[in-house]
Amino acid sequence: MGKKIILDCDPGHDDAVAMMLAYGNPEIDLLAVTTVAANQTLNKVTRNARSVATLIGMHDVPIAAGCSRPLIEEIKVAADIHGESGLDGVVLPEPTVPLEEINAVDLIIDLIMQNPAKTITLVPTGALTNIAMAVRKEPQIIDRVKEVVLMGGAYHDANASAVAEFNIKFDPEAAKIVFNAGWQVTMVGLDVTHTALATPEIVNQIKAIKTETADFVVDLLAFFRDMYKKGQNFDAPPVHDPCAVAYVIDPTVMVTKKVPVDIELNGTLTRGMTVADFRYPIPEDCQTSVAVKLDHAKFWQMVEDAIRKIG
Ligand code: PIR
Ligand code: CA
Repeated sequence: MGKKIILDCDPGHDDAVAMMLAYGNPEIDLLAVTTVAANQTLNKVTRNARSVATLIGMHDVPIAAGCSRPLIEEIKVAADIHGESGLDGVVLPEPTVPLEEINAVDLIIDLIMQNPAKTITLVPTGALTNIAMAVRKEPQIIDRVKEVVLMGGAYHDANASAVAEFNIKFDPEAAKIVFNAGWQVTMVGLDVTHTALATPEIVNQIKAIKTETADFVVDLLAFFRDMYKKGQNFDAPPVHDPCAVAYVIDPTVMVTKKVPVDIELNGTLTRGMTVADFRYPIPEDCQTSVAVKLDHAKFWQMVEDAIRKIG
């Protein structure tokens, strides 16, 4: 069987593409999609996840909703970039894929405890609230998870403050718990995801696939492009979240570097910063890595292949 992952997300335009890559890639065994409030409220991102699942025919993967707010912070969604629905600019099908009754935190724990140790990779692409809650509720999961590959943070880049990335800034205490749990964490941050640009050439290649899913992605990328142009003066939108999935599929899509990373909680200007220490030598017990470079062509090839496979 393939690489088992749990995608913990907040769809979200790029989260929707991450779902497609995870479901459409034959090497990934997607055990569950779990949702967390961040880009929009929990109800909205959960509905979006179910709508995307319906669109792509993902009827065999459980979807469960998790935390509706950060551990300590007040909820501050990213409507400026993802719109009021969390997935503005596309026509979403009425969801027919059901929502599990179990909370995402419990589903994550159950899947990790029921599967053989070191077989499941956690792929969070939203705030880290659900993952932190799971660590606190059942600490045995720490040694049973293979690794955590997350989209979030950055070592030289930022989008939610001068020095912080949105997913980390949204719930810094949860990020602190996840980065210091003791499991292996690979941070796929803005340093690389800001190079995962959906250029006009890429959009044309997706358009040429000519399926319902491909058309949906084209619309989604057009909206994301306009928001990123208006809000951050990008000419092409960066499609963050599928980068983390791509790394699980094929680690050669990125260059990573093992360096200590910790979360700043107390800085008056720097709260939510992912502080990476690149000084030599790297400590023996270092459990964190950061992505430093992306193979753009290989990445988009994977995304296009997955969209084609979904049909
Ligand atoms: C992207 C996001 C939030 C805010 C902005 N401005 C852009 C979401 C994406 O879904 C991604 O997971 C991460 N947070 C990028 O910061
Ligand atoms: Ca996200």
